[in-house]
Amino acid sequence: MNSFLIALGANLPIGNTSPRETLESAIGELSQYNIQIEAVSGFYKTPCFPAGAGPDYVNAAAHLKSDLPSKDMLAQLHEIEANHGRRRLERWGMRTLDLDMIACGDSILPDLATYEAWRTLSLEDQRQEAPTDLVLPHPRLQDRAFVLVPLRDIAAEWCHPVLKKTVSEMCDALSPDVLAEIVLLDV
Ligand code: A4P
Ligand code: MG
Repeated sequence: MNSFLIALGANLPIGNTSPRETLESAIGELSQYNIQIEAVSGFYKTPCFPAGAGPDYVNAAAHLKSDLPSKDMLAQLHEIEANHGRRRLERWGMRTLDLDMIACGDSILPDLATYEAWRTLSLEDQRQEAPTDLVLPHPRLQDRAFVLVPLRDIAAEWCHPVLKKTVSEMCDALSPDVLAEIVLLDV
């Protein structure tokens, strides 16, 4: 059984469906496949990155268990994105649903050298290039309050297999100003 950490994000409605409702629907859809939902974080309002590039996001995180290999799980996530109106138009563009795989246990994929190449890519190159192969852990996870704060709700002690830091420690390394912008939404 594989243990997956997933980040969910949306900043555009689908018709009358709000971004938050879209995330709830995506979680519901995951549970219809052969996927066990172990835990879901709170839902957070987060400022768009890059700043000014669109409306605020709603972000959340989930802990899943499944017999699916990680590549098949990514394909499943893409299918659920497509079912929720996602069109891949531009990198970091606005989206009705983004499902990113943050980790599969302590796997490093496709290999340490390739992972490191993606992790250390300059911001400019990140804007231009997206990996075709699955890269794990997600190369940007340690930089992003909108991923780390929800993740801390459900996986505070998960330890990054390359950086050797827990989610709590990575959160604590972010600036208080950045953390203050991540606002828990009412249940
Ligand atoms: N891919 C490789 N590894 C992975 C992985 N671990 N998880 C491949 C998911 N996908 C992975 O992804 C691009 C390609 O990466 C895919 O072909 C996939 O097979 P994508 O989802 O098509 O593109 P994307 O969403 O534009 O890229 P990515 O890397 O998911 O974008 P980011 O960096 O996550 O940025 N601001 C706020 N506040 N909250 C957000 O959630 N999200 C983004 C998306 C920008 N700004 C945001 C938020
Ligand atoms: Mg994505």
